[in-house]
Amino acid sequence: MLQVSKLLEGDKRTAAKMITLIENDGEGKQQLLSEIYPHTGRAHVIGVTGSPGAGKSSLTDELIKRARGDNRKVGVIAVDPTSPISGGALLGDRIRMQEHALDKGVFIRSMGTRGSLGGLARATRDVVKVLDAYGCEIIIVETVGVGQSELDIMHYADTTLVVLTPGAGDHIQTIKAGIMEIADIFVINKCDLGNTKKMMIDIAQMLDMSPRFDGRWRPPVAETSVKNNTGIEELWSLIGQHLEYTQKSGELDQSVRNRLSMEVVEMAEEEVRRLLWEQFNKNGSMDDLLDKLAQREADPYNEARKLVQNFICQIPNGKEL
Ligand SMILES: Nc1nc2c(ncn2[C@@H]2O[C@H](COP(=O)(O)OP(=O)(O)OP(=O)(O)O)[C@@H](O)[C@H]2O)c(=O)[nH]1
Ligand SMILES: [Mg+2]
Repeated sequence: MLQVSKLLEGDKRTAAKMITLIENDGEGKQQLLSEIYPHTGRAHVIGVTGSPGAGKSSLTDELIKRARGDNRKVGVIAVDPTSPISGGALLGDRIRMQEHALDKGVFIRSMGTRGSLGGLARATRDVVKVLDAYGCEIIIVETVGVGQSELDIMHYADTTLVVLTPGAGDHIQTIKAGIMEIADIFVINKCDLGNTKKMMIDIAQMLDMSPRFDGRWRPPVAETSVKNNTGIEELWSLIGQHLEYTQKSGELDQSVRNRLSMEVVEMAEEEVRRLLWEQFNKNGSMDDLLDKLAQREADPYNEARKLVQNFICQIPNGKEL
């Protein structure tokens, strides 16, 4: 049996096993998460997204070093929605981040689509909670910014970095609009490879067109080169400033509340949906009903209403819920 007390003491193996349980949607997951929940809410979650190969993992590596320099415990979740691999480490990340493997203050985990039944974003959110309770003060979530699931994942970050490169073909227009909108900080990495001016202007123009930033945090741009080790300190400082800004302005509180409300409703929806299907197919009645619907002897509108009515009638005696 996995013990939450061990997790809270900082037992790495317990953390790893709990994450596996979550990924596999294993028995006792809900109970475990509800026991963990009171011990969460302390970590600063930093999302790192952006074009493939932009240097997200390299930057993550630098941020780990920076956080460790301050003696802060770090968790890293590398999420790859295109990979079926989970539980272990994705090759690229493994090679680069291996040097931290022996450091007790660093926990690195890769996640792919395998196992995460409730969706990758949901699994990531739950894993963040485990790492939070485990004592990680900083949790970095890395994912390639290409699809909707990455956007969903980034909603759970307190500070989101969007990593770009100065190279041609990487101009703002080619980057998905959704990704640009979730940025709290832009990072132009690989500054050593080219002039960043064009990219700086593009970002500034895009921000100028958006009324969203009036009187609020306007995403700054950090220019970094992991290769030449420049700009990392500035980036680290911007991350700290963003956290401070969101804390003072109340935006952090507000987004935490938004996330929590979404979480509760999402989970309730899932449960209700499951129960509705159960009700719909009670005693194998679904086929008969589908026959009637197909032959136009019944209509979906009335059937939907009946389903809801029957469903609600089940609630008072508590048998179904
Ligand atoms: N010249 C240069 N190369 C860099 C820099 N940062 C990273 N790289 C190189 O770019 C390549 C990709 O770096 P990663 O850190 O794996 O990029 P990523 O965004 O995590 O890649 P994916 O996770 O595959 O999307 C590697 O070969 C890095 O060594 C940089 O600042 N300058
Ligand atoms: Mg990577």
